[in-house]
Amino acid sequence: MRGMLSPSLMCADMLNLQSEITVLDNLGVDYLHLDFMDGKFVPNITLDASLIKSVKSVLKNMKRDIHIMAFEPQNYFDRMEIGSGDIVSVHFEACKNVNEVLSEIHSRGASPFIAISPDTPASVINDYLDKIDGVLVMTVYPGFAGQPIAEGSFEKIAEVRKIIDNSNKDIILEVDGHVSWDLCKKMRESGADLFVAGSSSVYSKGMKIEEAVEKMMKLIK
Ligand code: S6P
Ligand code: MG
Repeated sequence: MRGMLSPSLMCADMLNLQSEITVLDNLGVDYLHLDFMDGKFVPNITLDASLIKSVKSVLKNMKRDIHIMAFEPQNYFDRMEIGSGDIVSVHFEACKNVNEVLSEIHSRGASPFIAISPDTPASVINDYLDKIDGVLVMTVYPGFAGQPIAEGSFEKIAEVRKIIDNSNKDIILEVDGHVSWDLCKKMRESGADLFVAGSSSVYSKGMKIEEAVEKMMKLIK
């Protein structure tokens, strides 16, 4: 699978969101990463569910890559208008019944991904391989941009890659957190397919987004 990019909207200029999104859409970026937090599962709040819904109306080519860092994420699906074409990542650590939540995403025509935090072992995904279209490996602790990479992240990516390959299923391996200029290649070599890019790459200060996206696409191809 070719490497794909998903810039994180929480790192963009909040006062110019529509133009920031349009630039990415016109550059042929695959996904737009949309972080939702409830202030409980993680100690922060970012993009609102109604904003995540509204983003739908301005996307032409990009698809929504919705990352829900909230307990019982199914409570927000209606408000976000989850549907066909969306990736929806829910945290293993945040659902009472992971299977039910994944089925609900599937029934809405979206792609269910299971997200695992740095302290969660890769092996938990084994129980869900029949139900998921992707695994989101968090390479920082969920909640904030601008953090250092979590210890053991490359080993975790390689372990998830192995589980996916052994399953013979079409499952995307996404990485989120400190996907930097320096580390993205090693993440790719470790087995990642889809890269969330934030403050440590495409939204680094002093670089035009057009240049940054081109540079990133080359590094992860
Ligand atoms: C963190 C969130 C991420 C961040 C991304 C920022 O909770 O899920 O999607 O937006 O990690 O990128 P960076 O390069 O600042 O770590
Ligand atoms: Mg995220």
